[in-house]
Amino acid sequence: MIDLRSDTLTRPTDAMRRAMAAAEVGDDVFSEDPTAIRLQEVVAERLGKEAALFVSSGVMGNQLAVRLHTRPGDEVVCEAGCHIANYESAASAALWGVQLRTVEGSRGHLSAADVENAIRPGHYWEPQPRVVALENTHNKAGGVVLRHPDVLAIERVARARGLAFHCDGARIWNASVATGIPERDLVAPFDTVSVCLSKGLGAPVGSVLVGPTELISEARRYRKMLGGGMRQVGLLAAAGLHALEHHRDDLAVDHENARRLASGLASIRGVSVDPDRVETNIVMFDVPDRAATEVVARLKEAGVLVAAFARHTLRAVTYRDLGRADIDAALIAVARALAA
Ligand code: TLP
Repeated sequence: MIDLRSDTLTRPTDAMRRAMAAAEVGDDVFSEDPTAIRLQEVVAERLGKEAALFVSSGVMGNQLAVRLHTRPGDEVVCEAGCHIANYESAASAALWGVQLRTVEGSRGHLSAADVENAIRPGHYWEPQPRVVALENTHNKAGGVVLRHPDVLAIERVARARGLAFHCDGARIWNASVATGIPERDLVAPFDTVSVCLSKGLGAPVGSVLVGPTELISEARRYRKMLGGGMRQVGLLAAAGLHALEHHRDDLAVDHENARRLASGLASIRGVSVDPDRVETNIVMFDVPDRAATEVVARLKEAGVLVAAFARHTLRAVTYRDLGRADIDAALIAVARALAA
């Protein structure tokens, strides 16, 4: 089976498992796990922020940020296709009493004017806008890298209106590798950033929330409330440290493989995709004449797993466990399956 459903499918390498086994550990609820502390320092430093907190998942990182920047009755301004609005089980509403003001972007991109128009004046009868949240890379838009000048212009709007600025940087590493812009520069405009170690970087578990020391201390408390205070978590933090040191630069290979996949898919009848739009490791492709769910089932029989993302849209994601030969084999299987 060639599994293209997500880059979350990466498995820890032998070297990573050795690093995990050798990790020095302590009780992280007492802030005494040296490996977790080290990971937090490394990520804070790499992202140019004061402090960092290891969390169980990208969802937890984002939701802690939503909590930090809002109170019940407040509003988050975000792009309509973003993860916070679509794939977090309505956590912002369910946990924090917060409403999302979703703004339709163009392939994941929002302009400063889009954001400005979406920020309400703040009359007491309105939801109170408190934070603008962007996603880089933008998953549902197909691994799109946000344009940095747009981000800076949106920051100006948010600041002028007194709003906080959060980045869902689950795949910020991919954005950095694709653009050559260091991660710390990409996230400099944001107050808080949530990054994932468990996607293309290949750690089995874990994300990190970064931001100002005061906010991160508060986040530690909310993490505890959610049951996210973990004990000898250095075992997992060691995997993250190993991934950052040894896997980050390899993301360029995933991006090449994604382009190769998209170019191959573009030549298959019944598939519509523009390979020039593939910027990182995510390929969104359309099957205009078929239901995406039917294609998922058909490809599964042919030995290829992809995910349905809309009625006629599928997602395939490349990651470090898949080589060029797997991509070529997947393309042959897809072509056969769709011809049948
Ligand atoms: N995304 C998953 C699915 O939930 C869609 C995937 O397979 O891509 N932000 C972004 C931009 C994400 O893509 C994801 C995971 C998360 C946050 C959440 O991360 P986890 O799964 O660690 O909670």
